[in-house]
Formats: sequence, structure tokens, C-alpha cells
Amino acid sequence: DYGPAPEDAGPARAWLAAHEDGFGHFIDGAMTKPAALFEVRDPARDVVLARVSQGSAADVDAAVAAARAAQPGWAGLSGHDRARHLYALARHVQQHARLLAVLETLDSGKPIRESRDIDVPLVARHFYHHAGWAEILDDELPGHSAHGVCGQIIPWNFPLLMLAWKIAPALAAGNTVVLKPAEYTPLTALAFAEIAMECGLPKGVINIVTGDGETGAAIVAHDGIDKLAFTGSTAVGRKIREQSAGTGKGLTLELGGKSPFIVFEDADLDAAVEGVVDAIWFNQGQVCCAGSRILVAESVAPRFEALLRARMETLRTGDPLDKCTDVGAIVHPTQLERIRALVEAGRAEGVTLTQGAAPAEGCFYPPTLVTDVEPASVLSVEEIFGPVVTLTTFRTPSDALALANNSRYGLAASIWSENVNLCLDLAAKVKVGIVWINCTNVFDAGAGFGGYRESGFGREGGREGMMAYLRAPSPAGKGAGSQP
Ligand code: TXE
Repeated sequence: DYGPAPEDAGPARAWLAAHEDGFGHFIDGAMTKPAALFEVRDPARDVVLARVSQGSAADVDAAVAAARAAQPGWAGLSGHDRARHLYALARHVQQHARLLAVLETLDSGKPIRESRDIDVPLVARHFYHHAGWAEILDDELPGHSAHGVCGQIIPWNFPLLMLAWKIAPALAAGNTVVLKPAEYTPLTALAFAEIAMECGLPKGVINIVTGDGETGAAIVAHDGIDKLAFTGSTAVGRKIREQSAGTGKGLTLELGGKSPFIVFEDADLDAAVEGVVDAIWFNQGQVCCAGSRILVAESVAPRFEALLRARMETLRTGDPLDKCTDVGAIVHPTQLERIRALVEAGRAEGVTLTQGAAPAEGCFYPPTLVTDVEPASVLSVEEIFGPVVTLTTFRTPSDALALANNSRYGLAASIWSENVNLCLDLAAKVKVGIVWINCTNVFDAGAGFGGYRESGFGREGGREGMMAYLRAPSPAGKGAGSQP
């Protein structure tokens, strides 16, 4: 029933079968009784994978109570002891890598090559990195303390990786968490919760409540939450900021993007074309920092475009479980409709579309290149969150900069040139949180990730990411570990 799968889907299939009566929430170290179930589907095959509980305000209450009860004990462990738990989580993720990768691919539609080689290894890496932080926290940041209980709401594009980005620094700092995965993709979060119990994490430290935006809103509104962290749409981010204003809750928001991908005339064009594949066809373009606007120097544009079109013809869109697949399924029919509607709006404006091949059945959208497109076109302006990239040309570096900054978002940019001075000069002037030079979509737990303007605020990863989960010492110097 999972089709011709070169990857072994056995452990994931067995795990799903073991929960065929439905999943409850994961609160205080145990699964609650399944209730108010909704279906979770495999978007590539349009079959039901599992049934999951819709979290109520009472469920959120129970999860917050468990997190509150566990927090003093967790924060009271030495940094070394918290580190041991984080190392154990990292190792157990590695031990269950196949289960988690296949589950992620079934649930989200992303190619198995990505979940196996990128998502799951980065999850482990994130826990290892933050175990290191737990070890050195008292020395590095004396007097800092945890916020308390963190409410964390994550999206469906990198379900397990976003969980790791949220949970690892929170736990390293001594917080406990109530996390809500996205309603399209809750399965790896539930598998992770089981893994956390298997490796002896104290109960109540991690609580997972599944459900939709209503469940998310109950977390945002809860008085027992000290800090909120959200990754998702700009529209919901705005709501969360409004609702939490004046409550004293800490807040970080990781929202949308429309990132420029700038190719200068001296760039290695073959490498830049491969960069486009990573920038916009990785995870079907459902990536907040996707390079969705190619800006290419006029003098090399025809050659670059020819190379790009040739490369598009070799992309394979199809079964996410097939390890030869480059582009998998769109996460959900609603998202597919959103992509289609935006592209149709662009077509009505008279843009030229070049599309690769994609299966007619299932939730697929072909890799798409948009040319003859104005900077004011809906396709140049709106975050499409699909495998669709625009291509425009520029003449001078200052034209390129003006086009790059012509966005209400400010998440990432990618610059391609052999001239290091030009790259560094532009990197300082482009108004975004992350700049890649001659590469793209490179993530590291040690580097802060986040944006400006409508892309949100706050950083995840690195030192800034740790700081977001800590309170600074009080001016009176009364924090634990402060100097007499
Ligand atoms: O996101 P939502 P959607 C962008 C992308 C995409 C669009 C819509 O452009 O096409 O958003 O996606 C929870 N209070 N991104 O509608 O609704 C929800 O249950 C609290 C970019 O799926 O923002 C889920 O867990 N929580 C983004 C999470 O918010 C609420 C990744 C994200 O869902 C809530 C995803 C509420 N009122 C979409 N309403 C990125 N930055 O990577 C919903 N949620």
C-alpha cells in the first residue's frame, strides 16, 4: 500500500499500525486517550495515514500544568545533566533515523532523499549542538535563567526539524515546553515524544498537543506560558503578536520570505544553476528562505536561462518514497490550490511559464520557471511557497541591490559571483537576516537564523538562538551564578 518503495517503509508502517486506534496528545510523559480525532493523509497517495486528536483548551491546560510542574526540577539539574539528556535525544534520533525519515516523507510528501540526508541528520545535529550549550551555559552566560514554560507552534514544511529548532535550545536553557505541530504533519512529533520517553527524559519536560489553529490559539492565550515561539505564515504571526502584546510573554516569530537569488556575470553558472535547484526545488519550494526570485546579470541571462531550462528537464517529480525523486508532493491540497491560484493570477498578467513534468494524480505541482515577469507582478511579490521561481535581469550591482530589497520580507539572500569584494559589499547592504555566498539553503545549528520586517524577528540557532530562551540577569545581580 506504500507503492514501490526502495526505502524500507517497514518500521514506519509498523509504528502506524500500532496506533491504528488513533493518537492522543503527549502530556506528562504519557499518551492521552485519543479524542476528537481528525485524519492525517499522505499527500502523494491521498490515503489516510493516521488519526490524531484535536487539542482542546482543557488539553492545553493539562499540558501547561505538566510543563509547569516539571520546570523547576528540569532547570534545577546541572547543565551537565541537561546535556546528557540532550545527547541521549540526539543519539536516539539517529537510532530511529529510518522510522523518522520515512514517516516524515509519508506525512509531508518531501522526497526521502531529503528527509533521510538532510532533515533527520540536522535534527540530531541540533540536539548535539544544544547539548554543548547546556554544558557551558553557566560559564558562558552567568546569571541567566530560563523563562519557564515555552509555548511553541510549528509549521508543516520541516516538521521534525522545526521541532528540534524549538525544543533543543528551550531545554538546554532549562525551560519545559508545550509544542503544537502543524495539523497536516503531526506524526514525527508524536514519534519523537515516544523516543524522548524511551531515553529517559523526565516526564512533563516535553508535552505535545496536536490540533489546528484553534489549539494554537489556546496555547498563545494561556496564562501559564512564559515565552512563545512561532514559525508559520506572516498572517498568523501578526495575530500572535497582537494577542500576546502586553502579556509579558517573550515572543519570537519566524515568518515568510521572498528571497532573492542574485547571479552576477562572473559567476560559475553551472554551480549557480545547481544552486537554483537547491533554492527553489528543495522541499517543493515550501521553504521560508527559498530563493524564489532569480536576479541575473543581463549579459549572461540567455546562457544562464538555457542551462537552467536544460537542468529542469532532468528533474524527477513523483513518489516521495523513491530515492531517485528530486521533487516530491505538495503537503496538502489546500496548499496546491494556493500555488495554482497564484500562478494563474501571474498568467493573467501575461508572464511566460516554463513547466517541467509532474504526475497527473496526487498532490503534485511541476517545477516552474516564470520569465517576462515585472517586479510588481503578483509572482514577484507574493510568497508562493511552491516550486515556482521568477527570473528577472539587472544591469549593475546597484540595480541588483534595489531589486533584491524590493520586498516587504527580509529573510534570506543568495549571491553568486567569483568577486569576493562584490559579494561582501552586497551582503552588508541587502536587508535580510541570512546571506549565502555561492551556496544556498545551508543550515547550521551554530548560526542564527531569522529575518527582518515581515519575515519576523528573533534568531534560532547559535548564540542569539540560545539568548532567546534565557532571561538576562536582573540588574540587582541576584540571578543564579552571578558574582558576589
Ligand atoms: O500556515 P499557518 P498555513 C506560509 C506559506 C504558506 C502560508 C499558509 O506562504 O503558503 O503560510 O500556510 C498554527 N494561533 N508559511 O496556513 O496557518 C497552525 O496550526 C496559533 C510559511 O499552513 O501559519 C500551524 O501549526 N497558531 C512558513 C502553524 O500555525 C495558529 C511555514 C502554521 O500554520 C493559528 C508555513 C492561530 N490563530 C507556512 N492559526 C515558514 N515561515 O516557513 C494557525 N496556527
